[in-house]
Amino acid sequence: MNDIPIRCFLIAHQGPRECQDPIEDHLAELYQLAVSCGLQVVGQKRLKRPKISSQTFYGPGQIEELTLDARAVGARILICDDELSGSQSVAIERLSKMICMDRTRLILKIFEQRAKTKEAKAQVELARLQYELPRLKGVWRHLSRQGGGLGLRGGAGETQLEVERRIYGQKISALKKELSHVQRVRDTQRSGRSPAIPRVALVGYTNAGKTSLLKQLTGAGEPEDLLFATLDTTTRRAWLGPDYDEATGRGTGEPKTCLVSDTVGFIRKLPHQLVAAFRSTLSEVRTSDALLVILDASSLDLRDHLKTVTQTLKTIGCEDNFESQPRILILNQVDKITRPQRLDLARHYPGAIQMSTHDGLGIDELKNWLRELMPGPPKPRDLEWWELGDSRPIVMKNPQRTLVEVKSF
Ligand SMILES: Nc1nc2c(ncn2[C@@H]2O[C@H](COP(=O)(O)OP(=O)(O)OP(=O)(O)O)[C@@H](O)[C@H]2O)c(=O)[nH]1
Ligand SMILES: [Mg+2]
Repeated sequence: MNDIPIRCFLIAHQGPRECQDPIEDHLAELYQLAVSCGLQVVGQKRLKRPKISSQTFYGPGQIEELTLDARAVGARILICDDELSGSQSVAIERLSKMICMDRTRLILKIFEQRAKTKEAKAQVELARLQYELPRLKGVWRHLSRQGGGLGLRGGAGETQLEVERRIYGQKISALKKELSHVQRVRDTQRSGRSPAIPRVALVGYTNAGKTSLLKQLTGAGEPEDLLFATLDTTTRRAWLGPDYDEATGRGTGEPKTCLVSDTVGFIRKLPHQLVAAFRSTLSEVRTSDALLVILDASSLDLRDHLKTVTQTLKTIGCEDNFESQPRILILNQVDKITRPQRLDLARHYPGAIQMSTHDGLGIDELKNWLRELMPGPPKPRDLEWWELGDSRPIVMKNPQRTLVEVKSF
């Protein structure tokens, strides 16, 4: 096996009204994605352009210039942060004589590399086919135009396109059927679990520390410094201490536990095909009794990450049910930031738990929050501003907060 990583060059479009900083941040994330895919990044470029070209996305002159830069540093793959159509990818490949991948395809490749279980493999395969299906036309139209060179003449490309589409359609239906069976099995298993034990799901931006927190709480899981290291759901029991309150002398002294599920992480522009394909895996999140929303507090894009996570949660059906599915925000990796930065975060996210899974900071606070979720009389709770969707009617108790009741499990 060849161990030398393939070199790639990153590009991102910058519109006339777009600032440089967010584009640079997007390129930094694309860099992490490329590295997580096993590629070596040798350069990057922002391509300024007022209008998107329907044929080549970027300008043909820009692509020629870019090709020279990319070739000079030995790149063999161009990776675009923007989503390209099939014909645009083919056109860029034709102009640059390099492989061209968009962000979605790169994320799909990472998922393909990580998928180990039969279910994860089927989910990723479904997402890939759904991504490629609408792009087949661009690819076959291009082959058709090349005509005799590839043994295709006249409408041969069109006929082949129909054949390919039919094959894709059949594979997609077979995978959907397989996954709906898995979903039914999962639903049955879930209904067999004791309702007395609360189930909480770890959700958050990829690489924020979900698996590290699972390990802290349950002893299971292997954290890795990679994007999308976790694809499959792992559920383990967490020990929260005895059911006894020293202050009041009340409680049974019985052990209090909850089930914690670690799942696939989210990212900006997570391909919708993947979100749809991972529906059964993500059903653990949808049906859990509470959500632990984890973010990397040291990230410069923290606010954006939170927005991405709340939006993705809405997409998978965790919407407007904060009362029956309470959430707590966990700002992890605070050991990487300074004290003034932590104070600043405490001001912006007063209800969040600041945590470091590396040194155990915040774990007891989280366990206390989880203990509060145990069956018992409902306790009033204030919603944090980040939990409130813009469209939600707000009954103002004070300018920032709304009073709701957390239902018991
Ligand atoms: N400094 C520091 N690093 C942390 C902390 N928590 C996790 N990490 C590191 O962050 C990286 C990602 O941790 P994981 O727990 O695998 O993150 P994840 O959210 O499960 O990531 P994916 O499964 O890839 O989405 C690993 O290298 C961890 O060692 C923390 O509190 N402090
Ligand atoms: Mg993980």
